[in-house]
Amino acid sequence: MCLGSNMGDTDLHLANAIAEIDSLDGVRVTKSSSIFRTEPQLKKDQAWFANQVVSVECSEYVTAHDLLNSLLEIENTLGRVREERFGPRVIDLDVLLFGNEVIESEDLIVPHPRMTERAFVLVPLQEIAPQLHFPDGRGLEEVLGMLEYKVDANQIWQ
Ligand code: PH2
Ligand code: MG
Ligand code: MG
Repeated sequence: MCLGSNMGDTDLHLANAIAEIDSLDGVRVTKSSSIFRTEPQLKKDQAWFANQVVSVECSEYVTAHDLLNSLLEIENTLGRVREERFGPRVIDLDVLLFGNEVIESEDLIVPHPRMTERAFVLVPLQEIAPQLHFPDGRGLEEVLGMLEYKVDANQIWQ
């Protein structure tokens, strides 16, 4: 999943979110990327984000929807208030992939529909899963190769 924050103590929010995710029943955080400082996308006039990608291992009884609902709860616990779409947020927790599942329900689309356009997702993801393939068979490296972005000292411009 992808974690993002651009309000208050961003790194603390990310760390708190990871601890909460790891403490969910049947969910274990297995890898976490570095924190990247990333230029805001879609809505440019806001603070830069801190973004991080983590992988989790789930028990077989945990579904993608369970995970989504747990993440929404954690967002609320950490003080997220939903205002403007794509605007500033204390914490945003997005499911990117769920094994090789393809899900298109009203409240959850997996793979995350905008992830392949976002260097702030793909660059940290590459750090923890360089060999990753999407359910459609495309490799991460191939998808990243389609984007224009710049990375320098854990900062990402796009
Ligand atoms: N999240 C958004 C919109 N724009 N830009 C960056 N750099 N990082 C984000 O996490 C982000 C964004 C909506 O979820
Ligand atoms: Mg998001
Ligand atoms: Mg979200």
